[in-house]
Amino acid sequence: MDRKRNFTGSVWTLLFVAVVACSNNSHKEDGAGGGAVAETRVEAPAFNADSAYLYVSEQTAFGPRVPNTEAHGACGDYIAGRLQAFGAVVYNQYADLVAYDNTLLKARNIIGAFNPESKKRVLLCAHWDSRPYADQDKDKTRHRNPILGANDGASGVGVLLEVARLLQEQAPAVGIDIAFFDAEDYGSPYFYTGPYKADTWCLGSQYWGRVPHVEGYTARFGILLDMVGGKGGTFYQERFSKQTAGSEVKKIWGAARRLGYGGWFRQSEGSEITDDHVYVYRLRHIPCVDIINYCLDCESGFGDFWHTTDDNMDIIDKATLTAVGQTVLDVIYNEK
Ligand code: AHN
Ligand code: ZN
Repeated sequence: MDRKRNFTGSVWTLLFVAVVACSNNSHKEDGAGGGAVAETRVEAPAFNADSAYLYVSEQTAFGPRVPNTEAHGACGDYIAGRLQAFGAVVYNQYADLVAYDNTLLKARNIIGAFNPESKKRVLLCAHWDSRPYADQDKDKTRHRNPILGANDGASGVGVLLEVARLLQEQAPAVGIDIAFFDAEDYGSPYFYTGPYKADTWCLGSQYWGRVPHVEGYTARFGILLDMVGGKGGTFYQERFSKQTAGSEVKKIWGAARRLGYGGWFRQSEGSEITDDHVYVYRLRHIPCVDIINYCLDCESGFGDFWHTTDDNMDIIDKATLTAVGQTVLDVIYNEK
């Protein structure tokens, strides 16, 4: 540990404990957050979008990160390496998981623990694999090709790697665990005609939910990032999150609005989505909020790039990465 950096870090923290009077009287939105109560808030470190963008592009440079491929293995090493470089205690969970068609997936969940001694913990998570099928592509001949998953996969990881980098520079009051789940996106495609199987999405988080990286692991709450880097992205309050982690949804959307990201974080409900947060809640009983791109007026619900060959670096927007990253930072640096 670098003593000088720790010292400067502490001074920084002290300097930046700012009293922010809630000045949301001017906002005319539908009013979550309510009255203007003065509140002491810690100013979180500044999210660096260039850095996050670089982490997204470094993942896509490996190619599609589909389990059982070389690119997948190499990208897993890259992610674990970044976490380690940022000072996390890194856990690699290797597991053979059974896919919808009984393919055995050599899966790897990668977890980085910051301040592991603390009993006060917050879980941040994202999936790091990419889908083996572009089964929503407008060109049918591409439906069995893997996707690059710049938004669907790499964006959540990129944002959280940038959070990890900042955690090393300035520690918040709580311990943070960053979990990168594998095999989220290997769910049964429409063209599969074999016998039905339940729960074919989110295989990595299902495994972790049953066998956490630390025995009996728990956290106050979790935040899942999924497709958080797309141009024109919008984040509605996903219904399962609202029902099982309502106060955290309020906290996150309130923080986003205060920071000026209300255009991304919409104060209305989105439909229920099967995603890693469902298993985090069901299997570990940790309330977990899914911040996921959702689109009211597009066919798929998840945007026009979703599960297509267009999900590449061209659609990644630094402003969206910042809206999500800075909001997450604000929330975790304000946990006492
Ligand atoms: C389903 O399509 C069942 N869930 C969406 C979860 C997902 C897929 N997130 C990214 N890719
Ligand atoms: Zn997907």
